Amino acid sequence: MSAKAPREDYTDADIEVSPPKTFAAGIGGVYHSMEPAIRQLGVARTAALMAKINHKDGFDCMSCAWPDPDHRKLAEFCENGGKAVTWEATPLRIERSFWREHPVASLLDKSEYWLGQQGRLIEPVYKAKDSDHYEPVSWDDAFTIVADRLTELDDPNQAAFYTSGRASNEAAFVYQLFARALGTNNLPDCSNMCHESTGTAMSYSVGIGKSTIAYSDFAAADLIIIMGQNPGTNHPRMLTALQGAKENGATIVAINPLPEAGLIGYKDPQRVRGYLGTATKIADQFIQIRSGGDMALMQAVSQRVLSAEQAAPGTVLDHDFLARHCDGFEAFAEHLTGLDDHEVALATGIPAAEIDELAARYLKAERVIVCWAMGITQHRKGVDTIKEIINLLLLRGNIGRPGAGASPIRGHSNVQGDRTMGVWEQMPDSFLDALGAEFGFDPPREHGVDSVHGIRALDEGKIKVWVGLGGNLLGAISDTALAESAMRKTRLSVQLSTKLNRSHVVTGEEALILPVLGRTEIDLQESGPQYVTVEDSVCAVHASHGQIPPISAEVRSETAIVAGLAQATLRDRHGIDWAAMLRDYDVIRDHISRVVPGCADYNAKTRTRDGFVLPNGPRDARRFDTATGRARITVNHLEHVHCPAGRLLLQTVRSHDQFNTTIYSLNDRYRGIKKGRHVVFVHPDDVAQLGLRDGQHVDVFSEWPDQPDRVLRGLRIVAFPTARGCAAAYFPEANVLVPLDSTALESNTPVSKAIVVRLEPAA
Ligand SMILES: Nc1nc2c(c(=O)[nH]1)N[C@H]1C(S)=C(S)[C@@H](COP(=O)(O)OP(=O)(O)OC[C@H]3O[C@@H](n4cnc5c(=O)[nH]c(N)nc54)[C@H](O)[C@@H]3O)O[C@H]1N2
Ligand SMILES: Nc1nc2c(c(=O)[nH]1)N[C@H]1C(S)=C(S)[C@@H](COP(=O)(O)OP(=O)(O)OC[C@H]3O[C@@H](n4cnc5c(=O)[nH]c(N)nc54)[C@H](O)[C@@H]3O)O[C@H]1N2
Ligand SMILES: [Mo]
Repeated sequence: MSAKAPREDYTDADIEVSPPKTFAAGIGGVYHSMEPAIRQLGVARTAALMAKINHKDGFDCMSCAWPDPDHRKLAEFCENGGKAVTWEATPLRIERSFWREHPVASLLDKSEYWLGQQGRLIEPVYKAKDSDHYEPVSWDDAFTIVADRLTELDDPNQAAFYTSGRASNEAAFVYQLFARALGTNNLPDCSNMCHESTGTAMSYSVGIGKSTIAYSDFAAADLIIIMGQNPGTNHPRMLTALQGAKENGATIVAINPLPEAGLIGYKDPQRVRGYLGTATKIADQFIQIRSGGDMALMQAVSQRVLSAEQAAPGTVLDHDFLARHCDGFEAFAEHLTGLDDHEVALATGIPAAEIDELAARYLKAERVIVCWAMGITQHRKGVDTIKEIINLLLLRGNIGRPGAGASPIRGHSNVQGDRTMGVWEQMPDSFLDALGAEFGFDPPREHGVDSVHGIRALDEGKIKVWVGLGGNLLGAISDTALAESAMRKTRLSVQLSTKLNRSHVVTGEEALILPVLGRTEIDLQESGPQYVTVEDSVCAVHASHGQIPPISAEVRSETAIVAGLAQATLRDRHGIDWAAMLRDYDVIRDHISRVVPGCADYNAKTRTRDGFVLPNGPRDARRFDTATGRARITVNHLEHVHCPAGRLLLQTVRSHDQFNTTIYSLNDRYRGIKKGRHVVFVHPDDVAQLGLRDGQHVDVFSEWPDQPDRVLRGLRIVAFPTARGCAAAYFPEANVLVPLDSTALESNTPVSKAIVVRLEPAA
C-alpha cells in the first residue's frame, strides 16, 4: 500500500503542456482526490477520514475557509480537500536516520515538493549553534532552550511569534496570550500576506473586516461578481454554491486576467449528472481584465450607476439606505465626474462596451454579492480597490440584506478565527483591556511587527527569537533571498509543524522543530480527548474532532506545545494557569468566552452540532461600527500599474496541485501543465511581440527602482490565453522576484500580483 518518500528531487526536463481546460471538477475531481489517498493511506484509513471531513461530528477540512452548507452531503469535501487530508495523514515518517543522513546544508537545494514528501515530523529535533545537523531532543529540553533564549532578551520585542492560518482558535488564543504576557505584540501572521488589504479597507468602510453574508445568501443572490479569485482550484466547494445560485436564476460575472477553468464551467462530482452530463456554464460574462485594473473598473461601473440615476432620478440609488446609513456620497459622486475614460481603458484593457454590460447587469439585479481574493488584495492599490467594491455595493444598498453583500473569500481554513482570537500585531485596546482584565496583567499597547516588517527587523538584527506556529514564512514571503539572509541573523528559530519545509532548513543560529498533531488526529489530554474550534469565511464557528491515532506518541498538539512553552518561559508570572488550559481545553474556551467579543458561552455554543455564527453588524442589523457610526463611501485616487514597453506584468498564482508552499504534485491539470513548475504563462501575441517563442526557456528579471534586478532563471514560456501584457508564474518559486519594499498601500501586503518583468532568452 504505502508509497515511499522520494530520494531524488524532480527536474523540470519533462514538462508536458496541453491546452487549458474549460470546466472544473466533474468525474476527474473525485478520481483525483481518492486515488492518491488510497495509494498512500490504504482503503480503510481513507474511508475513515473521507467520511468525516466537514461532518458535524468529524473534523474541519484544513484546505480552505469555504463555509459548510446547512445540509451537508455524505462526501462534503472536494478534490483539493482530499489532497490536503492525504498529505497530512500519510503514514510516512521522518525517522532518525533522515537527520543523520542529511546535514541541513544538504537540504538547501531541495524543493518544497521534495521536503514535503519526506513524511511527518515525529519527534522534536534541535540544531545547535555550530552544528549542521538536527538531532532528537526531549520535549523538556526543547522547552528549556526556548525559555532560556526568551528570558535572556533585553526586551520582549526582540521576540516574534508568527502564525499560519491552520492553527485552531484554542491554540491561537493561548499563543497570543503567551506573546502578550511576555510583553510583545509581535504577532505577524499569514494574513499579512493574504487578506490584510480586505481587513484594512472593510474596517474603514463598514466597520468590520469580514464577509457580510451568510452561506444561504448565495442561493438568494441574483448577481454574483467574482473578482481575482480562482475557485475551481482554491475553493472548489464554492462551485456547488454557484451552481445552486444559477439554478435559482442568478447571473455570474467573473473578472480575471486568466480564463480559469472553474470560472468558465463546472461539473458537480457529487451529482450523477456531474459524471455524465455537460458542464454548467458558470460565468455569464467573463471580463478579462488587465492585472491591477479592478479599481478603475469599479469606479467606471459606479460612474455608470450615477449616470443612470441622473437620467431617471429617484429610481436607481437606494436613497433611503444612503440617507440612513452612509456618509460621503456627495464627495464620491463629485469625484467620479472627473473619471477619465482613457485612463480606465488603459488600466482595465477592456472595451467600454464590456463595462456598460457589467453596469447594466448591476443595475438590473436586486441582490448583488461581490466575492474576491488574492487577485484584488495583493496589489499596491488593493485597499482602495476594495473600498471601491464597497462603494459600488453601498450605492444600491447591497449590504445587510438577504442575497447581497461583500464577501472576501478567505484562504487558510482558520485564518479568520486566528484573528478573532487576537493573533494580530495591532489588536484594538478594547481587546487588550479585556485580555488584561481576565488574566490580571497589562498587555503591551505598542503595535508589533507584521510579516514584512518582521523580515526587516530580522535583517536589522532586532529580533533574536523567531517562533512559527505552523506555516512556512520563508517560502511564503516576498524577496526570498533577503528573507533568508535575514532569518539567518536570528539567534533561535522555532517551528511548530506537521511536515518539513523551507523554514526548517534556513534557520537562526540555533533551531528547533516541534512536531504537531494534525487536525485529522485524536488529541488526548489529561481530561480526555479534546476538540478544537475554527471559524470559516462567513463567521460560522464550529468544533473539529480528530479521528485517527497520532502519527507518533511523541507528537503534541499545538495548544499543548504553546502552553508548555509559556509555562517554561513565564512560570508563575502574572499567575496564569497554563497547566489548567493544557489539561482541558474547556478552560481555554471559558477564557475566550470572557475575552473575545461575540464568544459568550463559547463552550456551550461550540458543543452544539452546528456551532454558532459570530455577530456581524452590517449583516445582522445594518450597523456600521466605523469612526462615524455609518458606512463610509470613500473617495480614492485612481492609480494603475504602469508597465514600460517591452515589459510584462507578472502575477504569481497557485497551481491546482499545491496548497500555498506545499506542493502535492508537479501538475496543474486545468491549465494543462504536467510534470513541472518552471513555466511562465504569456499571451501568444506578447510572445511574438517580444521576439520569443512558445516553449523557449527564458530568464525572468524583475525591475525595481534603485535596486539590482532580481532574477528567476530557466522558465519555459507557455503561450496562454491570459490578458494582453500580463504574465503568470507559480508561487512560491516566483517570490524571489517580489521586492520586500513592494507592498500594498496601508495594508503592507506584498504585491504578488503585479511585478514588472523583462524576459530574456535563457543562456
Ligand atoms: N487547493 C488550494 N486551496 C487553497 C490554497 C491553495 O494554495 N491551494 N490557498 C488558500 C489560501 S491561503 C488562499 S488566500 C486562497 C487563495 O485563493 P485565490 O485568490 O483564488 O488564489 P491565487 O492562486 O492567488 O489566484 C488569484 C486569482 O486572481 C487572478 N488575478 C490576478 N491578478 C488579478 C487582478 O489584477 N485582477 C483580477 N480581477 N484578478 C486577478 C488570478 O488570475 C487568479 O485567478 O486559497 C486558499 N485555498
Ligand atoms: N508570491 C506569492 N506569495 C504568497 C502568496 C501568493 O499568492 N503569491 N500568497 C500568500 C498567502 S495568501 C498566504 S496565506 C501565505 C501562506 O503562508 P503560510 O501559511 O506561512 O504557508 P503554508 O504554505 O500554508 O504553510 C505550510 C506549512 O504549514 C505546516 N502545517 C501544515 N498543517 C499544519 C498544522 O495543522 N499545524 C501546524 N502547526 N503546522 C501545519 C507544514 O509544515 C507546512 O509545510 O503565503 C503568501 N505568499
Ligand atoms: Mo492566504
